[in-house]
This record gives sequence, structure tokens and C-alpha cells, in this order.
Amino acid sequence: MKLKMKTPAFMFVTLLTIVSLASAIPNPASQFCINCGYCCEIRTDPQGGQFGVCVFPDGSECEEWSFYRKCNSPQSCDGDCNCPWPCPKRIIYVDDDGPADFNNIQAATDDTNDGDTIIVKKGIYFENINFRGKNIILTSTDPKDPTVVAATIIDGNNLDSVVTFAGTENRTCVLSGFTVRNGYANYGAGICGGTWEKQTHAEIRNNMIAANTLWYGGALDYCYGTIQNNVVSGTIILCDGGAIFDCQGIIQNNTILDNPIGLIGCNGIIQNNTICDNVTAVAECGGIIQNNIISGNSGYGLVYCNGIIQNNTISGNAAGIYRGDEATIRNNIISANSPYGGLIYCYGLIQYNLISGWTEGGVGNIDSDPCFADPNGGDYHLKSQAGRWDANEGQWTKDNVTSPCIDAGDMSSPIGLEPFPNGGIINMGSFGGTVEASKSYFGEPPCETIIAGDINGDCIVNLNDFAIMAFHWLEEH
Ligand SMILES: [Ca+2]
Ligand SMILES: [Ca+2]
Ligand SMILES: [Ca+2]
Repeated sequence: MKLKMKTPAFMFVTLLTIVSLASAIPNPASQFCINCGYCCEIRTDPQGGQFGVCVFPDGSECEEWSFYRKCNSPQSCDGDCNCPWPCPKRIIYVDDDGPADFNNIQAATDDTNDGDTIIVKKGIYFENINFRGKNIILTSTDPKDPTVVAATIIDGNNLDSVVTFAGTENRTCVLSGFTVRNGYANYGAGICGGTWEKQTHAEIRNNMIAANTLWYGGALDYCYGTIQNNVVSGTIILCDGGAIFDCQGIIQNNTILDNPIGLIGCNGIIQNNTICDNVTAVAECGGIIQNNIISGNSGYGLVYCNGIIQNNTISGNAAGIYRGDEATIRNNIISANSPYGGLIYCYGLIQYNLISGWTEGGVGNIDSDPCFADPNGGDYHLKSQAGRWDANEGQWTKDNVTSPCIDAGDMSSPIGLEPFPNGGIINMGSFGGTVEASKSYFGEPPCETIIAGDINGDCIVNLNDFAIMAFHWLEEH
């Protein structure tokens, strides 16, 4: 009898424990609200039902599940996750063949909110990705490691653009560190940044964009954000276009090679790119084209380009610049372009260039051997007895000759980051004005002590320094 009495009492205590535990453990939406650092409150509606709200620092509040679903499974929202408070940023992992949040990139993309990051593990993803206007970071595990980029592949399966943007993304949106290949489209076979009416401002960096096939336009089209540190190669053009087409932002530090046309119709800033082994390197571009190496192209270096064309090295192409009718062409080295020559039908302002075979005068134009370090090996640094940056060795070295292009640029061009002694005047060519500019040689090794006022770096303060200072007197940049 005693035993029978004990059993219900024990059960009652157990039940009480479960009930109190249940009320102590919040539901996932409440827990999420608390984890985000906000406060959870229970409200009672007019019918007597209870519901939880998440209260935010500014006093605003949302029904807790609305906030939870918006931030954790936006796909399930169906328009009813209208909580305006921003979600905490998430990192979402994708792997095609390992444990991760998703095994394909599009599903992960659809699950994101602005500000989220998707990290994609190595693998081959046969997908055609659409950002759908989301300002997210889509990246491989290590975009700066070429082996990771080569092993993290989005393959468009020759069905459509590999990556498509809505055209509304802003500069916080990033695509970084992928091999983007086998796209097939009219415009933007590799990466389509939108339409001719609206263009993405997403940043596209550290990608290998190769072997994309298009009828018109480019492997990259309508990308108006910064395009940098990519390799764009092997584009197949069935009708008309180029590797990079109608991208009007900053295009810098890319290697663009082995395409029928490298860049076409881009009028922003094109700088510090290596554009080589294409047929035509750059066509119908304007804006500012500077500090590029344009070499080994079997056709033109620049054709129908206007704007400011400065400090480029354009060498070893079939022709240098054709029909730069209204361009300002200065501080360039345009050499060894054969059989058609350096400048053809260019009538703009042409000053302070080295142009092989040039006979038409103009202020500061010279015709001489530019003394490149190793043009056959692609090294267009200028030889100098005072010091040349050896990129292979990662150190400065000295040559037994000094290039005539050192300190031969336009005196009114900013000296930029040229290391001392820099002559106080910019060098011609793609490294002019940069940290890799070859140093000025004055007949003796550079002085060991820098004297205040020695502007050109010849170890003495005299009228030459004063002339440079006077020339730039009260100049502001
Ligand atoms: Ca994998
Ligand atoms: Ca200089
Ligand atoms: Ca001096």
C-alpha cells in the first residue's frame, strides 16, 4: 500500500519538474532574440493568446518568429518576415562533398541576408549562380592562394552565365576567389553584372575567369564595381565582343590574356593590368588608361581609345596605338610594335613618350632603346645603374646601363611613389610613379645620406632642385 501511494507522488514531482523546465527553456525564436543581445517579452493578445516579441535597443519590436525566420531561413518567409530590424551577420559554409550548411552555392545564396558571408570549400560546383541583389560576400576559403582558386570551381555547364547579378548590388557585395568557367551566354558569359540599364557595383576580385563562350558582349559585362586581381583568359567569342565589356568602374591589377579582345567599351579607370597575348588588347575604351603592360598581342595594343593614356608600356604587339584621335598620350613606352608601328592616326596631345621609329616630334618624345630588364621574359622594369626592382628575386639590383626613360616623363605629372633617388621627375612606362620605378643615376652610386633639399637625389642641393621646387610651387593635389 505504501508503495502504491509513493508512485503517483513520484510521477507528480517528475511532471512538475518537466513543466518548470519547459517554461525555463525558451523556444528557438526567443533564444535567438536573446542570443542576439535583445530582450524577449511575452505579450497577450485581445483573445487571450500569448506571443513573444523581440525588443530592440531603440525600443522597436517584432514578433519573435518573424525576426527568427527572416534571419535564419529567409526562404521560408513568403513575404511575412517583415521585421525591419537588421539580422546579425552570419557565416555560411558550402561544400560539395563534406559536412557544411549547404552543398550548393545557390541554396546558400538564397538563404542569406545582406551582410552575410558564404565561404565555399574546394570542389566543382556545376551551377549558374544568381546574387538576386543581395549584398553578400561570396568567397572561397583563401582567395589569395592560386591553388585554392584553381580548386574552387563554379562551372556554368555551358548553359548560361556562370554568375549573374541583379544589377542593384552595392560595393559591399563581393565575389572572390573562384574559378569561373564554361559560361555560355549572349552577354556576360562568365559574370553578367546586370543589364544595359542597371549594373552591379559588386567587387570582383581574385578570380580566374576562363573559357567562357559568348555571342556578344564579354566574359564580364555590366560590372561597374572594382574588378581587381583577376585572371581573365581564353574567352571564346562567336560573334562580337571582348573578355571585359562595358565595365565602367576601376579595372586594376588583372591579367587579361589569350582572348580575341581584352577590354572593350570600358570608360572608367584601367590601371596596373597586364594585357598580353590577346589579338587586340584594348578597344574603344576611354577614361584613364595608365600603368598597364600591353605586350605580345598579335593585333593592336589600343584601338579607338581616347581619354588619358599615360605611363603604359606598349611593347611587342603588331601595332601600338591606332586611332587615338582625341587622346592625351604621355609618359608611355611604345616600342617594338611591328610590323605596323607605334602610333597610327593619333592626333591628340602626344608628349614625353618613347616611341620606336617616331619622327614626328612633339615635346619630350624620344626614339631610343628603352632598356627593359627582360622583355622576352615579360619583365619591363627599366635597367638602371642606381637600382632596378627585380621582381623575381624580390630585391633591388643594379645594371650596367641606365634606361633613357628614367626621369624622362612629363615634369608636371606627379612623382607618385617613386623611391629615392627619383630625379624629381616621373619615369616613362608602366612602373613610372610607382614603388617599383627604377632609380635615377647621376654618374655615381646613390648617396648614402639624404640631404634636406636634395629633391632630385644627385647628392647636392643646387639650382636643379630649386627648379623642380619652383615648377611645382603652390601646386596642390
Ligand atoms: Ca569539397
Ligand atoms: Ca624618376
Ligand atoms: Ca640635387
